[in-house]
Amino acid sequence: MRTIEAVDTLLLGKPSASDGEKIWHLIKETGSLDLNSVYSYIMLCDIFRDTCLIAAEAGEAVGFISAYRRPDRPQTLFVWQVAVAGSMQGQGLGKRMLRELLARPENADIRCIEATIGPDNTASRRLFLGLAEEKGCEWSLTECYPAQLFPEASAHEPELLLRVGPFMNNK
Ligand code: 9YT
Repeated sequence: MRTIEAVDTLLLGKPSASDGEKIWHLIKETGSLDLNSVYSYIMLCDIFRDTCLIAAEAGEAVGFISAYRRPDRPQTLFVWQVAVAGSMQGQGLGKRMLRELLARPENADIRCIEATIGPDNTASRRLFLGLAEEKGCEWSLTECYPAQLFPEASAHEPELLLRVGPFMNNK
C-alpha cells in the first residue's frame, strides 16, 4: 500500500528583478491592493530584495511582501504591500512570509513594523495584530493618509498607520 503525503512545495525567498512582472500580475489578481507600475515591482524585487519576499509554487508567484527600512528610522520596517493569491488565502501564508522576512540574518536588528492599511483590510490587520500578540509587544492604529489626499479621479479610502513594536526580533 502506498501512502500519499502532502508535500509542501512552496518556496519562500528573496525576489529578483525578473520576478517583477509576476508580482505585478499577482497584485492585479488580488484586486484589493493598489496596483503600482511594473517598474516599481522590478525595483522593489531588485534594490529592496533583502526586505522583500516572494512565495512561489510551481514557478508562479502566490505571495509577496514588499517592504523597506524607513530612511529616517532604519530599524523600522515599513511593509508596503502584503499580497496572497486567492488560492492560498486563509492558510496563514501572510504570517509565514512575515516571520521568514524577520528571521533573515540581515534583518535581525529590526525592532518595529509599520504599515498603512485601509479601514476594511481585515486580513492585514489580523496579520499584524497577530504578530504583536506573538511578540508580546505594543501596537497602535492611528490616522495617516486621509482620503482627501488622493485625487478625485482615483478615489481612495483613507490609509491608517498600524505600528507594531518595539520587539526583539531574535527568533
Ligand atoms: C500592508 C498592505 O498591504 N497595505 C496596503 C497599502 C496600500 N493600500 C496598497 O499599497 O495597496
